[in-house]
Amino acid sequence: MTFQEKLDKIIKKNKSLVCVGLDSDISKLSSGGRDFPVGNTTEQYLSQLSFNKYIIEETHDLVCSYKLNTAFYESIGHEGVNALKDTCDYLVKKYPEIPIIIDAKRGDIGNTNNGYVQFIFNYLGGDAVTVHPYLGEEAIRPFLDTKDKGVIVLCKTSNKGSDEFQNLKVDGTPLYQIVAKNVAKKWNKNKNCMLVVGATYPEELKEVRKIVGDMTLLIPGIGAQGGDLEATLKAGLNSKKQGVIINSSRGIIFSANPRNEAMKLRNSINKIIGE
Ligand code: OMP
Repeated sequence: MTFQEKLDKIIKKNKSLVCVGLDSDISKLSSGGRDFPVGNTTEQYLSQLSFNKYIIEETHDLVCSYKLNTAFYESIGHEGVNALKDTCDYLVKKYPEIPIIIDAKRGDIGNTNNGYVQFIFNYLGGDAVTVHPYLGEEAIRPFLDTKDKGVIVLCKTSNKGSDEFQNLKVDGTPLYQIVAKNVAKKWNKNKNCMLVVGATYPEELKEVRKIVGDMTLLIPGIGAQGGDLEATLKAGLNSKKQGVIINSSRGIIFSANPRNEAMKLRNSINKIIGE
């Protein structure tokens, strides 16, 4: 089954376009006196794995995917990498129907990318990965050739300074639009490409949607970064009123009630779409 097929299935089952970001920053995992249910017991100080299990148990029926940003795991060395792997194993075993997005923002020369493909898809068991477009299609081929996996290319990122390069005009066209065009028209031979566009840039999102047709877009920036949900959906939905994966990480996982926050976001999206 391809990433897109897996995604379509779970969107239907959970009636959700919400991707919960398991950005389990170790410095924030102390529970502050609150007990977290983990299996049959409760814990007050959580490891990344037990925190992730807690979030997954609270939200698995409300999401279309989980996104794990590798930075939060790599930052603490082998323990973190083990927690990343163990979280993926937990999802694969317990909720195999939920796609795992590994947010690694990789992209190197082709030969080196083979190593990333091995780690992200084969070792971790990820269903999709985020990559940089800067080295061009030829370099990204090892990812693109893994036909059943999603390759999510950074197009217009959510950060304040993303215009420095991404909005530079090349023969009159902003670079992010050229990325969108090349990915949609040239890179997508295996129909496994997607793009990242930040919710903080609804105008650019609208332009990207015009260029790429119904392609799925990963949209971070809702929640902690303050993106406007309604403007985002208005600009980003495709002709089938789908085609977006709405990510929120800190806004859900570090809230007082992650289940409520995930449900609120899911329901707000569905209300705007008219489900
Ligand atoms: P919150 O701001 O906590 O919801 O987290 C957003 C997540 O999306 C983080 O893992 C970011 O690294 C990631 N992200 C962005 O915030 N902006 C982007 O333009 C791209 C990404 C991403 O590729 O997911």
